[in-house]
Amino acid sequence: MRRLSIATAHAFLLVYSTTCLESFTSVKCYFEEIREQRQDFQEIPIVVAGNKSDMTSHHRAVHLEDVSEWLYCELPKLRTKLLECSAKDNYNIREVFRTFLTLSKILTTNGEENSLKRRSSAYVNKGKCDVSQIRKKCLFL
Ligand SMILES: Nc1nc2c(ncn2[C@@H]2O[C@H](COP(=O)(O)OP(=O)(O)OP(=O)(O)O)[C@@H](O)[C@H]2O)c(=O)[nH]1
Ligand SMILES: *[C@@H]1O[C@H](CO)[C@@H](O)[C@H](O)[C@H]1NC(C)=O
Repeated sequence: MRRLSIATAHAFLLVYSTTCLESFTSVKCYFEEIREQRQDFQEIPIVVAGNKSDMTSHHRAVHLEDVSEWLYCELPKLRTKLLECSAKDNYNIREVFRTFLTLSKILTTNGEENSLKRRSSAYVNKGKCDVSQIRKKCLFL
């Protein structure tokens, strides 16, 4: 199931916890799985998200710079973005989903719909992304 999902997915959201170093190690392993299975991995939107960013003042275990070094220095040619987020503070949650649209070139970076991609407009409502529409298409592993 997992292999099939990796083989057919249009995008990946890799989530680690900012409070758990092991979870970042897992993200690197997941990425390797994707790289092994997908020849087109450089074209696939991949969002890397560090959750629970509200806890970092006391419990930070993963530094954004380390993740960013891995992502942008070791793997420079990817269609990817790194974000820290917090469900508790509702910080960057919408941004995580919106990033898929910009990485897929469905939205421009300032949130406007790309006219060349109007057939994808089911996901886009006057420049605002419809998270529930996207969620229906997701498979959580
Ligand atoms: N501080 C903090 N806690 C959170 C956040 N999101 C969820 N939690 C808490 O984390 C616990 C587990 O949340 P779930 O949504 O069930 O997630 P889970 O997959 O079990 O997550 P982990 O506990 O992180 O492994 C609950 O007690 C939530 O209240 C967040 O953004 N910040
Ligand atoms: C945070 O990320 C960890 C590591 O991927 C994951 O196990 C956990 O479910 C996530 N928790 C929340 C609340 O998103």
